[in-house]
Amino acid sequence: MSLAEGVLRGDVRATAKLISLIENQPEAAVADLQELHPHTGNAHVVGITGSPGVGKSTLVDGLAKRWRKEERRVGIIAVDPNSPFSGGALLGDRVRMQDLATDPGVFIRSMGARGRLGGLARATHNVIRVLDSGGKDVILVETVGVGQSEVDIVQTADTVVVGLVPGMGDDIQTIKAGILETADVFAINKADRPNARGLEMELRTLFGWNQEEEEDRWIPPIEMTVATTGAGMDELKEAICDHWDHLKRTGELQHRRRERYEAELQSVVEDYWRKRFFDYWQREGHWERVVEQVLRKETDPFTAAQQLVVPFLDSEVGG
Ligand SMILES: Nc1nc2c(ncn2[C@@H]2O[C@H](COP(=O)(O)OP(=O)(O)OP(=O)(O)O)[C@@H](O)[C@H]2O)c(=O)[nH]1
Ligand SMILES: [Mg+2]
Repeated sequence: MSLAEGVLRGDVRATAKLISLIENQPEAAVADLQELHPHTGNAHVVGITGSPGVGKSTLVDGLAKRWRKEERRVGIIAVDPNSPFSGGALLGDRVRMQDLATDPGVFIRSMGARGRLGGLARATHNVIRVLDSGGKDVILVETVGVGQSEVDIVQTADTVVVGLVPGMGDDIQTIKAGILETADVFAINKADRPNARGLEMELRTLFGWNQEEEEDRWIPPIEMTVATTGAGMDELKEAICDHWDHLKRTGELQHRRRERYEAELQSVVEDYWRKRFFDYWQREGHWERVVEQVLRKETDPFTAAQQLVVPFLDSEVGG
């Protein structure tokens, strides 16, 4: 039985094994991912991002519990580009998500960077694929919102929730603009702290609230939450579900997915050609010799590139 078949039957061990393969030996996971692709597309992928400590894991925990109450099957992926570790839930999160960890309707996985081939964003996308085809209805992807790689990761989500907190010097000016722009829903967490309303006003002036209402234009709602007590959490979940309905109703879901597949296809094709090209020219020290020639001004990078690409393509056509 292939791992993919196991995943489709909802086998937890096959699922965990395939995810490890995706992380450690991505080429070896391709056949299973091919088998799974036709079975994907059902899950609502929700990205939760924000600066360190805004309460992402606590929000994820509260949201997951609410979906479990409706017997929705939930996948949780905590992506930390700064952590070298992958595997089960991170220690702190395992404590935080104790009830979920023992619930058979929930699958929790953390992913670290670990110099991954093809990038963390693509690995995350493939793990989402596994959980999606395995029958999860909602997949929550937690990632710290600091750099471009995190923007890429969060863009694999259908709905992006950006978590902010009042005070903490964490006002909008200091948050990476790219992250704010990806937001479909804002959660002002730790709303038990002072100045939550001030932050809300700041967001409102930034995000389309004074623009004219257009039909079917999604304006990111701003939800106030206290993840630790559950205040505002039902409303946050509602806002996320509203966005999902909006995506489906307006055709935006197909549009986003199309763009995502296009980007994925592009990067897979690029990797494929790059690998073939360098495999071809790195034999017998050829590549180094050309670099040396450029260095000695015997040729220039543009001429050299042409002289490398043409024979490579000929060799591909010939054999
Ligand atoms: N006062 C208050 N504390 C909260 C709230 N939500 C979370 N916390 C606390 O804030 C701390 C950080 O919460 P986490 O959920 O681990 O935050 P995180 O964003 O996942 O953190 P990283 O994954 O390390 O970036 C914990 O001690 C939580 O108990 C809230 O709404 N109010
Ligand atoms: Mg966390």
